[in-house]
This record gives sequence, C-alpha cells and structure tokens, in this order.
Amino acid sequence: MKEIYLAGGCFWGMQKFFDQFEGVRETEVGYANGPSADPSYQDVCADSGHAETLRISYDPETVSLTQLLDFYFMVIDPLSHNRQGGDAGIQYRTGIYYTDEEDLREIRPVYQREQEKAGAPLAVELKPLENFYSAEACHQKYLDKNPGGYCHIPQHMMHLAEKTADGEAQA
Ligand code: MHO
Repeated sequence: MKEIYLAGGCFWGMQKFFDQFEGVRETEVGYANGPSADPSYQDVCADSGHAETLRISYDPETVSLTQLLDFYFMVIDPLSHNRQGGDAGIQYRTGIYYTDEEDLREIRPVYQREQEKAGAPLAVELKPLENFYSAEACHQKYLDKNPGGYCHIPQHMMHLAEKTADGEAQA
C-alpha cells in the first residue's frame, strides 16, 4: 500500500471524489503542512496556514499515482491561488504532498504536462508532506453522511467509476 496527500479545495468533495476509484483503499480528511500542531477546523478557517488535505492510501497495482494525479487535475483549477469553487482562503490552496521522494518520478511529468497545458506556472504546491492532522469525525465522509451537502466538485464527477472489487462500492 502507498499513500499520497492531495489538497484540492474543500476536503469534503475531494474525499467523495477519490473514494469512487478502484485501488483507493482508504481516505482520510485532515489538515496538512501548517505551522501548528493538531489544529481544529475553526483554527484552519481562521487562516492557521494548514491546507485541507486528503490522505489517500492506495494499491499501486490497481491504480497508479499517475492515474490518481490525472483524476486530481480533472477537479481542480490549478492556476487558482487559495481559491477553489466558492471557497477562498489559505486552507483551500492546492497541493501535492508526498511522503516518498521516489514518487517525484511520477509526479513531475504530470505536473509538467499540466503546466504546459495551462500555459502558466501552476499554483499547485509540490512539496514533501510536513505534517498531517486528522480532521474532526464530522468531516470524515461528510458527503456520504450529508448527501445534499455543499460541494465544489460537480456531481457528475462523483460517478466516473464504480467500485466493483471487494465489496467497497460507495457510489
Ligand atoms: N463552503 C463550505 C466549505 C466547507 S469545507 C470543509 C463551508 O463553508 O461550509 O471547507
């Protein structure tokens, strides 16, 4: 099992989006790469400096990091600084945070391709993960618990794939 940490705006939608893909074994929403330990959601909303981030634990034999990043770039505006959809603030910055330097071999080509496509430097941070603190229980699987809840990712993007393997279907 491998893991990657992705910040792509409000983490409710990010979690719902990535949970649909086969090979994604576990996801957790939290706060990453900020200056203080174990912030609360309120702290983060008051510009603590953390990014709302999704921890993705995946099986690289079923889904590659490249594929996961392709999905990621389908649902973010990579040129937007500190704003995704209707949400603005430093917690909504975008970022790819890795825990294994080796992953750069897969990350860099995707990043470069997206930058060429965009024709401008991406606002997406590309950094090692510095820290990650799990978000409060009410934020985990939020859109499963609150199907009509706010989401910056369009509804149809939540059904690109259906999980069929090992009874993990969520869609
Ligand atoms: N627009 C949403 C964002 C929530 S997300 C967990 C809200 O203000 O509730 O940042």
